[in-house]
Amino acid sequence: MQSAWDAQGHSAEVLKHLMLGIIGVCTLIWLLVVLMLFAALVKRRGQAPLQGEHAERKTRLVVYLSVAVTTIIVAGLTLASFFATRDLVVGRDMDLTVRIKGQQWWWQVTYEGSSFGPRFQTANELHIPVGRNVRLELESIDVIHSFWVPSLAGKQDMIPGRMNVLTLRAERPGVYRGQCAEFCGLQHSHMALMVVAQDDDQYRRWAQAQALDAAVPDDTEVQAGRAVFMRKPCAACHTVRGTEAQGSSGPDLTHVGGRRTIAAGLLETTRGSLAAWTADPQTLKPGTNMPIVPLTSEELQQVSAYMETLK
Ligand code: HEC
Ligand SMILES: [Cu+2]
Repeated sequence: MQSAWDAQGHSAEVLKHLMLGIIGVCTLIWLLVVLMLFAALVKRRGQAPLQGEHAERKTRLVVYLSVAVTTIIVAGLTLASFFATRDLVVGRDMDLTVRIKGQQWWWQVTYEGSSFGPRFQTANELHIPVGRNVRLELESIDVIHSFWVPSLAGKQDMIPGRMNVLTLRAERPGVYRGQCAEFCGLQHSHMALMVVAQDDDQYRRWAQAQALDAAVPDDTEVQAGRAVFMRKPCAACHTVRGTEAQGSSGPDLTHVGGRRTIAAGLLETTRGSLAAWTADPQTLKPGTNMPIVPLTSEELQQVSAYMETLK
């Protein structure tokens, strides 16, 4: 589920409580106002307004009281909001640092080396250990994007030439969907990101495997697919670590077959979707920065088989 109400991370919980508090207080006030309005309508029907010194004193008292109550409520909400926001940014010990670069229309994800694993790069899927503070360094290489995983934390803009920082901490294991939250061009709505929160051991195993180079294929079809990939322009835009493919204008494909989705959440990763995407990315995601690379149907089969094995 992708919803700020389904809070599964520390920041999201803080924000959810703040929202509930503000909505609760405002609902109460609204109900009171409506109630008083009705009371006034019913009571005053047909009566002349009160006059005299007594009535004036009473009116003044009501005005003073209302001003005082309003001031207290507004100050209270401001303070609540201040403390909640402060809680999101106060320095905590960070367990892991990940740099995420937004670009039209996918996410480049680079893990810094830590006690949890070595440095490596991937795309469109972020794995984090549950209960750990993860420092995200958010950047953009083209236009303004916004990193938003509603179940885990609030939004943070990704601005070219500037680094913004956001802390993520998932309280429970799960897969949380994120979405670019700042209109960034034609395929803005197809710029999703999966966050997989897993326990320490699972996370470590995943990170170790991600840091490895791509496996060397032994199957002949897969070997042929690899040759196609290296011969065609694919290798100029994509990196497959351990091979001569070292391009960087597209997502790192070293372990693409192990990701849940391709093209930033557009399609579930299967051999079929890899083939469909490679055959015609411009129909599936019009305007995307991956061109159609002409392939024979045999080459397409082979290259899809190759990508599927990149786990
Ligand atoms: C001009 C650069 C370029 C070329 C050439 C290119 N790609 Fe891409 N590729 C991209 C970009 C950019 C994306 C990200 C598109 C998006 O999600 O909007 C991408 C995405 C992909 C993805 C999805 C990866 C993911 O994790 O989401 C796969 C798979 C892929 N390309 C395979 C190939 C193959 C196979 C070839 C060769 C037949 C190829 N690409 C040629 C730039 C390129
Ligand atoms: Cu975007």
